[in-house]
Amino acid sequence: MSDNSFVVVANRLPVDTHTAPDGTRTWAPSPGGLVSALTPVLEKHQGCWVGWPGVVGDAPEPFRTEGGVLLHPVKLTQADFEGFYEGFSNATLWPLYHDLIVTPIYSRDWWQAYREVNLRFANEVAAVAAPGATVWVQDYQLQLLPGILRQLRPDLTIGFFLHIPFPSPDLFAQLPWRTELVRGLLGADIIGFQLESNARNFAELARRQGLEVTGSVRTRGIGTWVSAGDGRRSGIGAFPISIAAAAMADLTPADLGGAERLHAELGKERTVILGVDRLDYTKGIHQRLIAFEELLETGALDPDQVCLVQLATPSRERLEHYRTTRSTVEEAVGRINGRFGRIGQPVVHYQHTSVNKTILRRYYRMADVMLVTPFKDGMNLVAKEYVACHGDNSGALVLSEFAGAAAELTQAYQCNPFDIESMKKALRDAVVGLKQQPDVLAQRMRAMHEHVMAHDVDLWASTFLECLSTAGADRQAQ
Ligand code: GDG
Repeated sequence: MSDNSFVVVANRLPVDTHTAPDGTRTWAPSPGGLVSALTPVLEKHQGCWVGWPGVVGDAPEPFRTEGGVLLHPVKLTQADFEGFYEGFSNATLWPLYHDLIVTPIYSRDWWQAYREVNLRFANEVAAVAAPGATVWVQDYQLQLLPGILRQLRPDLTIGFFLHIPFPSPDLFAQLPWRTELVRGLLGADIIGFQLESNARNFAELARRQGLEVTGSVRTRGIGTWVSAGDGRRSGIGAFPISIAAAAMADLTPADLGGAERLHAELGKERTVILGVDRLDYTKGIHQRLIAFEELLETGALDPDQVCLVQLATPSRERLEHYRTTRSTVEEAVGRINGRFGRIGQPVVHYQHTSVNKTILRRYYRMADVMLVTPFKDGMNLVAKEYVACHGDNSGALVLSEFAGAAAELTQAYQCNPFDIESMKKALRDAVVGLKQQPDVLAQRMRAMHEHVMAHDVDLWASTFLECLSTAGADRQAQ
């Protein structure tokens, strides 16, 4: 056993590996909601992070980051990667939990791989966690881990947080291994969800599985308890995740100058609309392009006066639905530019690479309108990041009702991404509003900015960890 009293366990370590032609391996920070959210929390606790380093085969020895976080790699083989990660996590659970935007595949081989990898993670955590340590398990790839860990190490206080939505019990019922997954989650002392509706879905599911459920769901607290069947109980609550808001909002003169230059390159007088997403079918990128195209087609937007910048981070590129999404998006970009762009003046600027955080913040700051249109999203940190970068109350946010963030960012131009007309209206209202009602827009942005600054990732982590500590102490006292 080790001396790590605080352990985070997630599918991925917060790094990407790159191998140079001479075989030297280097590490670089990797983008993604989970990483953005957890790095500041871990650095503060000088904690240990257990996860897969991102390459199949040999795992490097544990090492510390510059920020002082001990990274403890877990090895995955190619077969694990295909069955556990690409298969069960991303072609079964991801579509099921995002309300079947594509059809989930239920494969017994993938399930086997999921169980095996969860067991491996549990063994690694059991080996690095100090007696009585707090372990915080992250996300849908590791839902069996709390249950296994509880058996291996009953002394641990275990929390679980789900970053993606939790579906209605009727949808979840499709899953052939629904009972095992719920049992796995119930190994945790508390189970956190992004939204109250997600937590209620879980509570209802537990009730349908014959478990005793008491209390009613709360945000940033535990109001509901589910009997875990072994004399313990698990607390259920909503803990809406957020961003490191102060750091995001702290734009230097160089950032402001950079943002201005970016805008000038796109056209000083043009209204710049921005999308920033992992290239994922849940994010509604194609639908937003169609809405934009139709607004250009009807003349509601003038291609000389607006442009759309879409930054699309490559994601899960070996999976078929992701490849199809990419070609659909890229075909639409080409078509729209062919129809409405001019040589040297495209109307859609599209980039299929990730950019560094400094550049990303300049994009956020420069954008007049931010378009966030997922069909379903646990939270969506991009929306909060944009708002944080507009402390001067400039800009406008168009936000899908189906993003978790919509529950908090109520001053956004909200839309239904399944309804092209609704997206068109929200986008046009935002663009027109910038010119015609700047004061109203500034008020809306001010309210959202204040909310994001007051509800940052530290609040998320500290409220979750406080609830976890109370629940762990209660269990030990019983
Ligand atoms: C999951 C849930 C939930 C994107 N492109 C670049 C880049 N990013 C960063 C953004 C943001 C993060 O990636 C994306 O986070 P989201 O929340 O928008 O989406 P998911 O990746 O799907 O995250 C989601 C989240 O977990 C947290 O719980 O909100 O609902 O699906 O931080 O800034 N970062 C950099 N370059 C890029 O090109 N540096």
